[in-house]
Amino acid sequence: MSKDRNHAENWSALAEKELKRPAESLVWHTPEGIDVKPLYTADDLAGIDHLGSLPGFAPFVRGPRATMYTGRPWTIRQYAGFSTAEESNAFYRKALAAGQQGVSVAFDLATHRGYDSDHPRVVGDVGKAGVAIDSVEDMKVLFDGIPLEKVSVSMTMNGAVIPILANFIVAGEEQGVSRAELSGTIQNDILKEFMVRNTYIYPPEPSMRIIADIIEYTAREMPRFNSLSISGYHMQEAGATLVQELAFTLADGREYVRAALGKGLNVDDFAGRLSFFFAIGMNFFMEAAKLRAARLLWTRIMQQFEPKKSSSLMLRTHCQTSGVSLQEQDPYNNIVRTAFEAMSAALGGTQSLHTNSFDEAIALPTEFSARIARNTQLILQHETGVTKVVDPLAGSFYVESLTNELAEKAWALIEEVEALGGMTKAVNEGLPKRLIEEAATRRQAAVDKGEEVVVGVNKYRLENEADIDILEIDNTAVRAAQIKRLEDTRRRRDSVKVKQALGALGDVARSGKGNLLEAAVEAARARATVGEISDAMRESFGSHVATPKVVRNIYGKAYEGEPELTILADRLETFSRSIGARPKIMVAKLGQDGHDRGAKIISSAFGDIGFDVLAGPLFQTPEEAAAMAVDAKVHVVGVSSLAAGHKTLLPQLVEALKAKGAQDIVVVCGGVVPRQDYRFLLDHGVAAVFGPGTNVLDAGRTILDIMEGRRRNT
Ligand code: MLC
Ligand code: 5AD
Repeated sequence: MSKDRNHAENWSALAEKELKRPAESLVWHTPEGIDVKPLYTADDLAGIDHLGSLPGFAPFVRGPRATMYTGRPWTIRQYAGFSTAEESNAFYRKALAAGQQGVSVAFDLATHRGYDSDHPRVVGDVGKAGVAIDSVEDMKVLFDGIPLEKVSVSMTMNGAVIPILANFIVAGEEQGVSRAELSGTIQNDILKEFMVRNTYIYPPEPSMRIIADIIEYTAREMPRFNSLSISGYHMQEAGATLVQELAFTLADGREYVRAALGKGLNVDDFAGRLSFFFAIGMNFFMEAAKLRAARLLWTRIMQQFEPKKSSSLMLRTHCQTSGVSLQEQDPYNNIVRTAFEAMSAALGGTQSLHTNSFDEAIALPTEFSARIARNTQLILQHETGVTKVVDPLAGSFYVESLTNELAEKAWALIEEVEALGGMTKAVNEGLPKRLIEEAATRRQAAVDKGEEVVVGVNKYRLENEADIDILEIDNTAVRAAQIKRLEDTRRRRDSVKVKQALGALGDVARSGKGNLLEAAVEAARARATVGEISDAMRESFGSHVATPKVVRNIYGKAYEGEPELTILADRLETFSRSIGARPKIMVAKLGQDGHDRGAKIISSAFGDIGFDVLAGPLFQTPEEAAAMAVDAKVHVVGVSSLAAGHKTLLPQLVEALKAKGAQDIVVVCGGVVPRQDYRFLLDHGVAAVFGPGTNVLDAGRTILDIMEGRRRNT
């Protein structure tokens, strides 16, 4: 070792000579609080005790299976869903024929939040961000011709998880596949919904009961089915650091285990069917190390419950390449980004993977972009040799050291959550959400300042961007088709049976006795709809309503003393004096779109710049948003739209404001809006559109220009 140390000292001296500054200046301070050194050596491995472990054995750092991809590669499981069940079914079938190995269903936001397609609150959402499912009839169409005893199906569902899983079970049954034969995964992870994803329906307590009931039912009836996909993905998408993602996800997992044990289950009867889901972003080695650390820590957590089976200690995971890392500008760069991320997921040892399409920041995938995304994985599996050796990064001084450091940092945060009384409590108190939002705002400032380079966005930007073909969904036609099938279903079913089944479900919900999923399966079989089943539980569970909170002094602090922000703040100050008030902006979220990272960052940063900010609640109708804007006497409403509802909801907002005589309130829109739609929005009374990758200070300047009357309809 001392010889090594001498070597290290020699290296530092040589490095300093090359650099003409100290080697320490090369240290990369990551958002995780990890100081990545320019060089790792054998010295960095001292004291790391997982190094001798083998794949297939606890703590599974090197992978859950002994042979990993050498025996069976990860599952190529592309998340998809749009429009009607017919269209999504055709898409799945083609994808399976072209090399995809598992199905993964994306539901529309109306379904996520337990509304039937004919509900007035979901006019802009039906069939948009996923497929619309109202009853077993839709579910049967969705899987028509897909053998459910062979193909495993993942369903990303958390809010309306009871009716959706019930519909799936009945659809299988009517396809001739018993529930015991069904293989797949239901996301069923509500805690992160309260934190970041926002497709909750009920308050935390009954939501946790739903999860425990599902674990109980699947453990008993569906041995091939994974009852949970405990997800950090959305945390990273919302801006979490990798340490936060690791810690909060595993802490969520521990909370679900406790909920299931609380039902009197034996840990070995369900733990082997818990699964995980992580994002893989651009920090190549750290992401691979993160998966290795996740397995290590999960074993540590599960050992506390003293299981007998080794599989109860094993973390198996799906991964998805990062959506936020992809850009609207120069979108073909996204193919490259995704390929690196996919390689990192494979090196980390994922069991299943979704690779994003290059049009991610613009719209849902087209057949073309979906093909490239799928082929990225096929090429990785068949052409790169990455499947030929188990855990090829093992023994790397850097990666082993990172694995250890991530694990230590995440463990400290897990312990902090534990000290607060566990994740449900921490979520209720808002700690994880606040930490994630602070990290997100800090990151935005780093990108806006150019400290973090994003190729084609804040550096090497193209002069002219060509439009690309995008998938457009005729939301009105989808809604009409859904309403027709709903009406048919309601007409044909035995309404007495439906009423009885819903009544029985309501009793199970109210009394706390019996299993919610078991009762819902009866209701689904009788053709009760997703909305009706959700409402039967809503009656006794109530609805969850979140109060938006905005973090402050993160963006402003990052720009402290910098002229860019000071000049804008001064301009704002002068304008405020001229109108006798600080310009007030309401940041609004319309429809069922719960992606609020952008809205939160804008609210936070605009507050720091000097705007008077009103953070609107989630899920407003355009009329509700207009009423709130008028009451609060705002000057500007900024709508953040990420779920493709903009062409329906923005014109409605403009009209609603006009109807209240408030046409002087400026409406602007930001988020995932294709350039092709800008003209449409401008023609419908929107004063400016801020696409993905907009610099926050630029947006602030433009809004001020508009208020000063210097600019209109840009
Ligand atoms: C695997 N197997 C092997 C093996 N490797 N057998 C022998 N040798 C090897 N080397 C076996 C496994 O034991 C298993 O059988 C079977 O092969 C399948 O392997 P798996 O590793 O379990 O893969 P898979 O079935 O794909 O399951 C992966 C999973 C699961 C456990 C992570 O939960 C899953 O598929 N998750 C997907 C989640 C998802 O797609 N989510 C989308 C979210 S999108 P057996 O018999 O043991 O089962 C989203 C976006 C949004 O959330 O916000 O809308
Ligand atoms: N089809 C395909 N991918 C989707 N995503 C979300 N909805 C769909 C869909 N309907 C992906 C995007 C997004 C992440 C949450 O999931 O990559 O960033």
